[in-house]
Amino acid sequence: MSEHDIILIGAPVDSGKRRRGCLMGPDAFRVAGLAEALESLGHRVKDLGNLCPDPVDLPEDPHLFGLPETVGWTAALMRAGKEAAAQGFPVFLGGDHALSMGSVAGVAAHAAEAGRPLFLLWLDAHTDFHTPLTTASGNLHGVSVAYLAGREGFEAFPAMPAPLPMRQVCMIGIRSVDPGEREALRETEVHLYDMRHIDEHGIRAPLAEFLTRVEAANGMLHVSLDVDFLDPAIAPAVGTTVPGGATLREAHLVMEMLCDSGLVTSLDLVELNPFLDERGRTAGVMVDLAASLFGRRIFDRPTRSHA
Ligand code: B3U
Ligand code: MN
Ligand code: MN
Repeated sequence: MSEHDIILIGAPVDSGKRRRGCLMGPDAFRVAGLAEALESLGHRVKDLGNLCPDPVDLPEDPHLFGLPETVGWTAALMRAGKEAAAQGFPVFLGGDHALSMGSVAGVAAHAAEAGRPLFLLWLDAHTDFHTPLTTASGNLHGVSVAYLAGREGFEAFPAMPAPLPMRQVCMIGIRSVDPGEREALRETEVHLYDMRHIDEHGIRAPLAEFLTRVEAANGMLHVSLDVDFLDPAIAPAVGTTVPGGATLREAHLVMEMLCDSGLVTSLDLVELNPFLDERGRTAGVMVDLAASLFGRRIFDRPTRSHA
């Protein structure tokens, strides 16, 4: 496991849905000891503190919640993400999942300049593949992947600098998809593994297949971890709990395989709502998962190929 220059970027985005609380996420990760855990694994950690959204001169949209603020966050995070990706390993502390429009777009701009394809691993109960035109809830945390893929309807947003081909996107943990998202996803080459797939085949096989493709393409890999990827029994601090999520053991295996692969170059930790937590339990689980991704092990053992 190589040592990284980890750059923590607080992104207290709370405009992506109506239920408030994710703005406390970055500080909950700090209080739960994220920086200390990563330093104890031999990494250098720099915490940039919390970002602010760019001021934007845009009217509210009656159909969309928090549009101007979310656009401002996208612009600010895109800049910060691009800069951080050139300097080290950015870890974005959410904040709701609308933040990934900016974080992944920034990292994608860096990857494009470096001449490498960017792959995206979306660990989530949801596909977040609505557009501002198809969302029924008007919640913009449900449109991030569509923005990153360059779908239509995002005229109010900064242009996505390097739209991601959907064949470079892998979604695992999916169990809540709206009809509009399902139809749109069918037209793409996304690699999508829902909970039935995981029940039938385990979580190792689809991830190993994806990592093999990333490696073959000399790709960079961004991991976006939504708290609701996890089962609400182990991670209750999220506004959109969906029963039947990943177990603690499945989630740690994913993180350990990602670590062994050496392929991950940036990470989002999103949707933690500390207001809904039970004595910091969910924040602690997320910190433990990040530690597994950065090399924490039960026993040190020789690195095995992910294939
Ligand atoms: N697809 C629904 C629900 C949802 C998406 N992402 C979250 N919830 N967290 C929507 O509102 O777009
Ligand atoms: Mn999400
Ligand atoms: Mn989700």
